[in-house]
This record gives sequence, structure tokens and C-alpha cells, in this order.
Amino acid sequence: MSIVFSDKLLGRLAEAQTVVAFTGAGVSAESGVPTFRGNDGIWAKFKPAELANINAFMKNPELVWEWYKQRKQIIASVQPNPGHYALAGMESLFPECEVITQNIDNLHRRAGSTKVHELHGNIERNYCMKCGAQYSNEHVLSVVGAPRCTQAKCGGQIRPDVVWFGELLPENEWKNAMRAAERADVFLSIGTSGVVHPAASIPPAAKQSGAFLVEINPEETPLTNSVDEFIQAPSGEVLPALLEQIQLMKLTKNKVH
Ligand code: BV8
Ligand code: ZN
Repeated sequence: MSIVFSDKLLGRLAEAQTVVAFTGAGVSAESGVPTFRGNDGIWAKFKPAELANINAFMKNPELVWEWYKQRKQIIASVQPNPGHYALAGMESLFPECEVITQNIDNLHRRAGSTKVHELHGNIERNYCMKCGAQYSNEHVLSVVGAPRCTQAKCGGQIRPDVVWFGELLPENEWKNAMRAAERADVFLSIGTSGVVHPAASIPPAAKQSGAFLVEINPEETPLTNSVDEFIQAPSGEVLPALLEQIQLMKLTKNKVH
């Protein structure tokens, strides 16, 4: 299926100094990572209130760890998809090109993106709630049940380094993400249902600051009727096609000089 981009979008990209991609679970769907709200979504079986929050964890750390161990294994077994690679490829085509992600699967970095703001943490990291000691997935996956800290005289609970509901987002990631959004000439909102806050307030903030706002999603979302361009297709198809168009434009522009 060949995707046609508007002259308006291509014109804005031809002039753009700063391009920012804001991604949600949809950008990893074609890698085989279940989204949250799709009918195969992990939340179809579990409700976030039951698992992705600190009270659930303190009440039943074994159950929450079982869920995260499952997700860690799924994520370790998948690969970035053409959408992740295309975003990584865009980095060298603009003076500034950054990714703001709600995803915790580390697939942008594994695809080669180097400027990634992780708003909700990273499932490959774990830490002791008492002393802060860091633990690898290899370690936590080797322990049955809920892993405990092995530092001398600690024994604290270890948790995944992700942001749970009711928890604040990491301050630096938030600040850097907002700075990027406010500087964006073109802002791509990709594969997110736009229901989780405060992350969902970032695309409107980018538009407010003058960005050309593009949404890439096979379905409409609450953001759709306020974007400048809605590309209703999977990101694994759209992003490589967009990268190709940008490369072509850069090539012809260089030839003209
Ligand atoms: C905070 C990490 C405040 C963990 C995540 C009532 C009670 C309690 C809280 C609230 C409440 N009302 C509002 C809140 C705030 C709450 C919130 O927003 N809740 C929502 C659900 C209503 N937010 C919070 O609690 C945040 N913290 O507010 O703290 C505070 C204030 C003061 C003092 C202390 C605290 C923290 C939110 C972070 C939660 N953690 N993840 C984990 O993953 O285990 S959120 C989780 O869902 C993901 O990280 C992801 O970011 C997020 C959103 O999901 P999406 O990425 O959008 O995925 P989704 O499945 O929804 O959509 C996928 C989309 O992809 C779809 O549109 C689909 O069409 C599309 N798609 C599918 N295939 C493709 C595709 N697109 C492109 N290509 C394809 N191939
Ligand atoms: Zn400890």
C-alpha cells in the first residue's frame, strides 16, 4: 500500500530544524508487543488499577512481579520493527531529532535512536526501594517470586524501574520532553490512544508552540480532530515511507545547489 504524504507535510519537513516523535504502545505493536487497550491488550486480562500501581505491589508483590516477569520475557524476545528503525534513521537528517516515548520496552534505543526521553521508565531496569541498588533483568528473572535486595543488611523490596499510576514521572525526562515538544517544527504523535496523563498533554503543547502536528495511527483518537495531518495506517508502514521521502527531498535539494 503506497502512502501519499501531503505537500504541506513534506514542505514543513523540508524546512524543519527540529523533528520530534512522541510514541505509545502502537509503535511496538508490529514487533509483537501487546498494546494496553487493543483487544489483545494486556489490560484486557488485567486492569491497571490491579497491577501497575504501588498499592497493588505492596499488597501482592508476587502477583505484580509475575506480570512484569512475563512482560520482560516477551520484550526480551522481540525485535524493533521498521517503524523504530525509520525513526532512528531520521536522526541524521535533521539538526535536532528526538523521541519522547511512553513505552518501557527500550525498542527505540535497540533500533539505534540515541535521543530518547522515557517518560514511564524502562522495563530493563529494576531497583531496591530501600537502598536504591540497581538490579538487571537477568538477576530478577533468576529469582522465584518477588526478588529482595541482596546488599548487606538491606533485604528491601526490588521493583521494576517503571512509573506506576499515581506516581510522578521522572522530572528530568519530563522537562527534556517538554523542551523538545516546545521547539518542534514537526511533531509526530505515533501509536498512542492519548488517554494517559500527563504524557497525553505533550502533543497539544507542541501544537500550541507552533509545531505542525501529525498523527500516525490506524484508528482515530481524542487527538485526531486537532492535528494538522492524520495518517490512518500502521507506523511500521508509514515511517519507512516517510523516511524515504525525506531522504529523497534532501538528495534533490543537495543536487540543486
Ligand atoms: C500521575 C508504565 C499524578 C507501567 C504506564 C484516576 C485515578 C488515578 C490516576 C488517574 C485518574 N485519572 C487520571 C489519572 C492520572 C493517570 C492517568 O492518566 N490514568 C488514565 C488511565 C485515566 N496518570 C497517572 O497516574 C500518571 N501519574 O498522574 O501522577 C501525581 C500528581 C501529584 C503527585 C503524585 C502523583 C502516571 C501514568 C503512567 C502509568 N504508567 N506505563 C507499565 O507499562 O507497566 S501507562 C501505560 O499506558 C503505558 O506506559 C502507555 O504510556 C500508556 C498509554 O497507552 P498507549 O501507549 O497510548 O497504548 P494504548 O494501548 O492505549 O494505545 C495504543 C494505540 O496504538 C492505539 O491508539 C492503537 O490504535 C494504536 N496502534 C495499534 N497498532 C498500531 C497502532 N499505531 C500505529 N501503528 C500500529 N501498528
Ligand atoms: Zn537494598
